[in-house]
Amino acid sequence: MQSKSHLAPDQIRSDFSSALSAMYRKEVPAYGTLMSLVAKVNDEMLEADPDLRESLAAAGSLDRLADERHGAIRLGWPSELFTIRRIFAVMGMFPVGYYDLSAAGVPVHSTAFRPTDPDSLARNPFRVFTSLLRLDLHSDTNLRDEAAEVLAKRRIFTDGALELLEKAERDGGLTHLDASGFVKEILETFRWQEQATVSKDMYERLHAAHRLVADVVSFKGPHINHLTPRTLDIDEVQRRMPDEGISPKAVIEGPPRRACPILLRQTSFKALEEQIAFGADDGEWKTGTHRARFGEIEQRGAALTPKGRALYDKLLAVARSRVRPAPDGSNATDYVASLQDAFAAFPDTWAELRAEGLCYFSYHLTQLAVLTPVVCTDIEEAIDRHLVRFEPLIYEDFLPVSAAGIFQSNLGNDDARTLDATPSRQLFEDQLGCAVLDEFEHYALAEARSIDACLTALCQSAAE
Ligand code: OOG
Ligand code: NI
Repeated sequence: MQSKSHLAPDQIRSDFSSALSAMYRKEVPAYGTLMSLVAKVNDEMLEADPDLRESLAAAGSLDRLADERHGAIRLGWPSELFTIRRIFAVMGMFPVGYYDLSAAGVPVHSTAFRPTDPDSLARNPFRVFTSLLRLDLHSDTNLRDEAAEVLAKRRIFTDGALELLEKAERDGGLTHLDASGFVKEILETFRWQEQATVSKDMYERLHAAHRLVADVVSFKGPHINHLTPRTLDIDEVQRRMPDEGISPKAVIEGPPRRACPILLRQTSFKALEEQIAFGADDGEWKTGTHRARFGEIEQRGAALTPKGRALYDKLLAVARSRVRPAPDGSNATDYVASLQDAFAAFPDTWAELRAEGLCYFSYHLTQLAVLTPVVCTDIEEAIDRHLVRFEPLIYEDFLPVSAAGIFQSNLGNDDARTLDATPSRQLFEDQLGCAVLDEFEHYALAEARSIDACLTALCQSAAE
């Protein structure tokens, strides 16, 4: 039980995400440029659309518009995953979803640590997309053994972080003072390292196996590889990135632009080439470069039901089978057209999306219901009688095809490998130390609760 003297996990998460943001802006100036562009476009949107401003203000999200929505790390060893799960729990973040990226040629599997409770999400939705490298997907057993030896030896958490973690678990929380120490210590795990832990020769061999293997194995820790603020107009930011001297990835991932936004649209600027010092067996450092860090933006829409998601997956596959987006952007216009064309089959009014059971919604009493006591025990009837209104539940998770697109464009464009899809959820959960939460269950429950709350209120108001 959390005691009064403890800082709320939501607050620790907020402190952590702002400390991470400050560190990242300092380390990656292009990210600061992206943040400024996002803020500029958001301001323009709000200026042009007072209704949007009002609805964001009513939802209490105007002040936090500029806060980061997510970041990502790539871990190398099962015990790292186990410990990071415990660390994120102190910040009120829990693993939701299992993402198998092997199907898309990226040798990792992943989950997203995020707040799950609607109030916590509203306070600060920061998530960390967390991947674990799968050395088992590589055929070169010598290199695999060498990489495993390096990973098994490294310690990515400071002693201070581990002490405070144990204290938090023992006491059920952290005091203000300890929480601020905890955030500081945890930041060390996410920090960039200019010195690799491997020789240049080994780095090159790892790199030849897969850029991602080099990124995970060659460093002391899992540097944060991107942070992602929310944009109110992703197409506009994508269009204007080059004006600010940053180079966007070829296409926006996810669904096309629509009247009723669904799921998640994301884009990023390409990872920067950064100077690295590699250790050498003869004690002499060698310089080289590595690409890992970038900046991303996201725009979220409605959460889809399994039926809606199946339709999304189908239409996305159709669009991509007609035009596969080329990493150099040469067919970006054709790809966007193909996406628009395929998604013409996805209903685009909230009423249709609801009638066909494609999206999840939350239901609320209208002013009319509050002012006029009436009996109504059926949610559809309540909607018809304007007693209840509905709005889409926002998607809080990630999309494997999009995630793979983000990985690929930032690992280097020539590295689109094919791997066999080998989901390994059970192993991942064993290593994590718990089962991942089911995203669909989470939305279905939120929807059911809001319906119950409306119907209960409608019965009560009549009884009064
Ligand atoms: C993670 C890529 C996935 C997203 O937004 O889909 C991701 C990575 O590159 O490590 O962050
Ligand atoms: Ni991301």
